Amino acid sequence: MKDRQEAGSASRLALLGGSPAFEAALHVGRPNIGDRARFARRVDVMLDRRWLTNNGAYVRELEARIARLLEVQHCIAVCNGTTALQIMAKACGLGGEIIMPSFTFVATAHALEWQGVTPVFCDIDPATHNIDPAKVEELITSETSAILGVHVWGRACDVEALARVALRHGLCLCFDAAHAFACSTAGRMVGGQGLAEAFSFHATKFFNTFEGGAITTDDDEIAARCRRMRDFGFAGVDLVVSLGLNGKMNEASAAMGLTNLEALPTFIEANERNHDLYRSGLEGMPGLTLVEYPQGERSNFQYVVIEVDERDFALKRDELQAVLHAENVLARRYFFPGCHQMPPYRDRVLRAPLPETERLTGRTLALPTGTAVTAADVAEVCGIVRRAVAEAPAVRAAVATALAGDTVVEP
Ligand code: T4K
Repeated sequence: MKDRQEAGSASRLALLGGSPAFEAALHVGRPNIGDRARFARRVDVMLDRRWLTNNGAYVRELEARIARLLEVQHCIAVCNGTTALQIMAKACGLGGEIIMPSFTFVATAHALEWQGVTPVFCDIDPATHNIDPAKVEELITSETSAILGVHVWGRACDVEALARVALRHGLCLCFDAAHAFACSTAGRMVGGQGLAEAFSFHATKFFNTFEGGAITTDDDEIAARCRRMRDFGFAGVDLVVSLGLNGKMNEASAAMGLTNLEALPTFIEANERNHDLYRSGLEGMPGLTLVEYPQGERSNFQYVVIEVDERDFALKRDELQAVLHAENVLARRYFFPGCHQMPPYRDRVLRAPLPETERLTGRTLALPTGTAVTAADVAEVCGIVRRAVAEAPAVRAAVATALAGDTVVEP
């Protein structure tokens, strides 16, 4: 961080001509990284073994340890979260239409669409940001094969309510658990919910394997299918028994995963500390709400998300983002503009309107957190938000001027 704090909080916002608070960009999604020496030792062993991929010893160890942590029978590690979603859908026999939220990262929809399954977008519950079980039922047709919930921000969907709808209509229930590693709901770990769940272990996720992901399930047959499908459909040497692809996780990724698993408590500690600091630093600002994690559950606190309600807040969400970007705080508009507004989905007629999704995509802003973000960084970011509000008229004018001219002001 630059020494703007030394100059006192009276220094000018960068958007208004001051110098940026941060010399180096403060990112959302800076990777959490465990013990480097342990990782290096594991890589040495891997190189000595000359076993780099194809169900290696590290992958098998990682799968066993994740299955134990998530209290689930099977964990099948794969090369990324998108592939995890695709293999999960194929292994569960999903086809036709799948009901899912639009308020998610576009990978959730793309993974299905890529293999000829049509995403049908359902609105969310504004209180949870997750798919609204009450709105699922009206979207079901004879083509529907499944409901795919997304545990947005790591806060689990209403699993029970979705299970009731799925049961009533004979549908599969699966989850995109990309955000929810090491989280629980109703005292049970995410990973063992529904028929199967898909995780992402991308660099930006709470738990990363550089790139990576996994499918978890308690169903023996689905697990066996996933294992075959991630390896070209092989069931043994020279024996292909199904369609498959190359979804394998490599050993270097698994070594990173094993190392990061050992550091989970420190990741959670840093995230929770930052979340608490953002709460106190942003407290009492009308129109600004911090997304909270459920009491009494396990959470990874990986996302610090604020909702900006422009009716009460002094600035629009995008004006606030412009202020932060000028300071080198690269806040992200996850998930803007919603999958249904992106190609190829935006050319399709929605089966039902998505008013809550539309509203939320205009309000959310993810702020930097994770082990790379210090308490002092959080204090500085909160100070910037407060100064932005204090100088709202000048900020609004600066953003408007920039948009009117050719100056590029993010977003
Ligand atoms: N389902 C859900 C609900 C998901 O959120 C995702 C992925 C998936 C499925 C698919 O899983 P994967 O196939 O990706 O395993 C990022 C991630 O690339 C993506 O994995 C993630 N969700 C999504 C929420 O965020 P972008 O387009 O925002 O990425 P990017 O490159 O802008 O990176 C985000 C920030 O992280 C940047 O400010 C820079 C920082 N960063 C990134 C990397 C890769 C670092 O500081 N270091 C790094 O190594 O999608």
